[in-house]
Amino acid sequence: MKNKELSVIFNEMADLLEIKGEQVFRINSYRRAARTIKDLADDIETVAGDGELAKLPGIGKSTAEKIEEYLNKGKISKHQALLQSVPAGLPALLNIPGMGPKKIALAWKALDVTGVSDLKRVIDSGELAQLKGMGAKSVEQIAAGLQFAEGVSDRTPLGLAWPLAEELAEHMRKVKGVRRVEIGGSLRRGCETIGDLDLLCEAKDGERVVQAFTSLPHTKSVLASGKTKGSIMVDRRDGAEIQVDCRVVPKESFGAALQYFTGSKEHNVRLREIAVKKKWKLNEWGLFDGDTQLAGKDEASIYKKLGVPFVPPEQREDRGEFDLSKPERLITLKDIRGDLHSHTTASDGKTDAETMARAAADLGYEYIAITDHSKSSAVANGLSIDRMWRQIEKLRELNKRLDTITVLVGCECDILADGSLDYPDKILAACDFIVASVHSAMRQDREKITARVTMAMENPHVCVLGHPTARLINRREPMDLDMAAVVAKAAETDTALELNASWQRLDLNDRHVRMAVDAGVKISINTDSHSVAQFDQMKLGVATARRGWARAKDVINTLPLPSLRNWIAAKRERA
Ligand code: DGT
Ligand code: CA
Ligand code: CA
Ligand code: ZN
Repeated sequence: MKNKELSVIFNEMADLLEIKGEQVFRINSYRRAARTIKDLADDIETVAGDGELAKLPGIGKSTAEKIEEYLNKGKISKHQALLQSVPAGLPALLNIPGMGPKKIALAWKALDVTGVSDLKRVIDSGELAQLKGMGAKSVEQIAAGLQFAEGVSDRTPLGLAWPLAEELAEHMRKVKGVRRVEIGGSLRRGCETIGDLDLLCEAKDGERVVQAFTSLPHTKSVLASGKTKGSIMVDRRDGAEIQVDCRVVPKESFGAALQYFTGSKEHNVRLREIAVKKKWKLNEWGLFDGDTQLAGKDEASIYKKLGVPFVPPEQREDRGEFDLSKPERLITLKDIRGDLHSHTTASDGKTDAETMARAAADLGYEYIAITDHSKSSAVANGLSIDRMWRQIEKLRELNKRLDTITVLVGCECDILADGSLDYPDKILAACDFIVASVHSAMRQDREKITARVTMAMENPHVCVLGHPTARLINRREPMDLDMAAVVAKAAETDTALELNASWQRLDLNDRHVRMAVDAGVKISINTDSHSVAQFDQMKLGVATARRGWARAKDVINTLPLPSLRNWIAAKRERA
């Protein structure tokens, strides 16, 4: 689907027009087109093929022509012309959090800022802060944004890397002579971002398998191709590229190689020390006493022989896993009995509540909370108070029709800038399940934002604090939240903290989960799905939870429905 690319281009055209100070109606028309394309459920190419482009809302004749042009030629001449019409370094400024088109225009016209280095210069000299319409606070934000943008690596978010890795592994499984393929590295450990992918193949003839690997249809370029190892670059779904390493090992060393190449390096260093103390040697070929192989055919044999409880990949970070006297059973996907944060067409979801609920039932869930946005989330089509009352009624009706799953009537209620909630208690009390989240004024200082969030948690109807830090992986910094205070408030008020499993969020992150678990605070792993396909993200959340050492009992949506209802009621009754 080219929907996403096209929507990005139309947005960029709007930004460029805005930087140039052109007429508002033209800017808005591109923005509307971008939005329509982004929200489109169908493939834009299919719509174009059916000659139906001009029927889409906000898409006129000339916009339709531009879409056709892109589909035929891979670019839009108007877009190219716009890019040419401004200094070459300007468009890059759009990627810096805090720098919108208006501020770019201002800095460009008043201070001749035409790129990132100019921007740094005028921040350091104080000139930028002196501009009318800028101010010290926004310059501070831009400076932080600049730092963030530079720190954003080309690491790939887990949610993009995972399906790609599985697809490549599947291809390699079909190669003749390959008996087993596993994915190792940071992906197997469930890290939130991935540097490169590491595949491990069991086979005898390494060279032939490496050749099959480097000639995969995904290969953009070959970095290395040897007797037992190959490296290639492949396309990511979002257009960027990612490196993939493939190693071929014999059967007797497969477990040792899998252990070694799963890492982390820090974990491996510790494990090797344990071997050395026993006067043994541990490497990617096995565990050895002199020339005798003691273990290595499978991973577990290595840990067993070394007298260490088996460590699941997500725990292999040298964060205390060697101090465990016996392994704890971490949460698994199978433990999940429902999803407690989802959106429908009532607000900004793509699917109606019934379809969402039936799809959740097909996953084997016992319950799903439908939690559309509250009234202040205007961009997300949040429900007015009237609409919310009708939504509650509609969902209760829906529940009567469903016998395979229970819909928990809910909402995702905005936590307003002053810490109050976006709906009156009467509405919240009429719901079964409330997620409360921050969607605005995210730049408040640490004290203010922490007070705001903890105040919302005091409300007896708030079950879960949604995506607590509001970070977006590689795209938006977390809010400056005092997480220790939030965890303490969660413990005090019996509020769960969300581990939002959406691939762009993974919020709480692994370290925050660990803090919560250590404090006995409950987690709720939710996908925040806006369509049926997004339910699949639960596995990203579970991987992150495992990295935070969460067990099933730490997670509220592993509870059977009656116990979950009791848990919700307990907080309400205490108040
Ligand atoms: P990434 O790719 O940056 O997301 O992180 P990893 O952990 O996948 O790192 P990568 O791909 O460089 O290497 C895969 C694993 O191989 C790593 O987790 C541990 C092992 N490994 C790589 N280099 C070394 C090393 O110098 N010493 C040890 N002990 N292990 C290593
Ligand atoms: Ca890697
Ligand atoms: Ca690697
Ligand atoms: Zn949401």
